[in-house]
Amino acid sequence: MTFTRLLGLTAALFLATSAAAHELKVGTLDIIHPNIPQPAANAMAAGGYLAISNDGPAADRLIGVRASFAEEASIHESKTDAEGVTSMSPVDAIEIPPGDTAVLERGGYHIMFMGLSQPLKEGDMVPVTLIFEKAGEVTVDFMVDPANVDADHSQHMMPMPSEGSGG
Ligand SMILES: [Cu+2]
Repeated sequence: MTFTRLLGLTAALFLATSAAAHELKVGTLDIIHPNIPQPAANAMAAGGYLAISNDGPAADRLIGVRASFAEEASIHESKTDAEGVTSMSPVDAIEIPPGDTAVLERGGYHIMFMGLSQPLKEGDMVPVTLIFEKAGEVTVDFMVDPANVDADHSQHMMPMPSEGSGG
């Protein structure tokens, strides 16, 4: 059993350090696989996702974002109401409690890049500066991941009526 578990751990470590899931440490924070699903070719906006885990004894907060490839970068939160309508609004900060992981993912917190000044293509690595209250500023490469057709973040800028969602 122990050996099997060890193999599992080794596999997990290998995956975590492979190119498909890069990681970076800043102070007590681990920045895990920062990524941007490839936006549509003419999209004005893109969403950024990552996980931030905190090994330290004190909470930190993500308080800002900068990116040279976008006119504006901000922290957003998506919420879906009872009717299934999703809306987004800016938030001041994302808390990263000690011993915990803050996850920025679809349908929740994310980074919003608005006014894209260059095309973002799958496989690209683009630098983004994350600003933490305690850990300070750190620039990490966000990997442009395959487009996600389920929920293209570019819809944020151009809300479209859904064309029926029958199943
Ligand atoms: Cu957004």
